[in-house]
Order: sequence, then C-alpha cells, then structure tokens
Amino acid sequence: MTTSYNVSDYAGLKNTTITSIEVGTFNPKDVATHSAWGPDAAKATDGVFAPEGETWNSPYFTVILPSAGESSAVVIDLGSSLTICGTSACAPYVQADRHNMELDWWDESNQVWRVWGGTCESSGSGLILRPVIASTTPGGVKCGNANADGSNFTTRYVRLWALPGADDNNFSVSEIQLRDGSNGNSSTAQIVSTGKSQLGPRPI
Ligand SMILES: [Ca+2]
Repeated sequence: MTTSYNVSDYAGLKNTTITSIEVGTFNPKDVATHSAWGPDAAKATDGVFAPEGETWNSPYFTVILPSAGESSAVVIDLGSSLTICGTSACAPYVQADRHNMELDWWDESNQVWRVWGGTCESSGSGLILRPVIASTTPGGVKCGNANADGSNFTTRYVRLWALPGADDNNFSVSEIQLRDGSNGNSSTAQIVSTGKSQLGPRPI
C-alpha cells in the first residue's frame, strides 16, 4: 500500500519534517478500535450457489460459523436502509448447511435485532438451498409452512446464525439472498444483497 501526503497543503504543518517512520505490528482485522469486525464473508453474498449437496465446509463456497449462537452470526451490510421483501414470492433465501438458523434484521430506531424467520432443518446433507420461513418467535424458529407470508422489513443489516440444540457443530453458509420489497413483492423482485459487504462471524 502506498499513500502520499502533501504536507504543504496544510497551514501550520508546512515546516514539519519527517525523518523516519517506524511501522509497528499491523492487525488487518481490528483496524477500527470501536468495534471488532469479523473476517470478510463475501462468499455468502457473491451471487454464487454451490452445487446442491456440496460438502458443508467447502472452502470454495462456504463461510464457516464456529458455533451456534448469535456470537457466530454472519452480518450483511446493505450499505443503506432498504425495504426487503418478506412475502413468499420473494422472501429471503439461503443456501446453508442442513441446520436450523435464524435470520434477524437490525431495528435502527430501537437499536435491537428483530427476528424475521428461520431455515428449516433438513435431513439431507451438505449445502441445501431453501427459503427462510417467516416466524417472529425469538430463538424458536422451526420448520413451518414454507409458503407463509412474513412481513417486509426495512433495515441496513441482516444477520444469520445457527440455533443452539443441533446434533453436531458443522455450521456454514454459502449464500444469502434478499430481494427488493419496495416494488410490489413480485417473484422477479430485484436481488439487493449480491455484492454487498458481509462480515462474520461476529455480530455488530
Ligand atoms: Ca456464495
């Protein structure tokens, strides 16, 4: 990385002389001291799905969640507050390992995470495509009616995390898709999550 500063542009600093610069230990993760962002998890918003049934921890497709619980969530930052479709025509959609996960959205006004729904635990293996099913019961999202309509939600941040109580600790996500809910909730609603920054696993 190269940076350039034209010191003479700053009044009062033009007489400053730098004789040497010593670079200390560089931590690429904790560059912001006010928060500890997790690693880049962009594989979950790159628009690429793994072949159905791909190994749950494929390094080519997956973001690994080290454990169940909110502390191992992956978080999508949509860049600005967007209205996301919550009805079955264009509800959130994921490809993840077979376990049950909860999808939450950040309520900026009240500074809390709100439950939107969860993935249905599957008896299959590997990575499995499925819709997120609407439910507003915190921590209690289980397999329900996949055609149930949830509510649209407006948020900048969405997170996905594995619910406790699973029969193993193999949690991963390969894709999360969120669609535009501001234009009629059609089945062709634009995907608004692809290419957006995703961080995890650490909640903000
Ligand atoms: Ca992907």
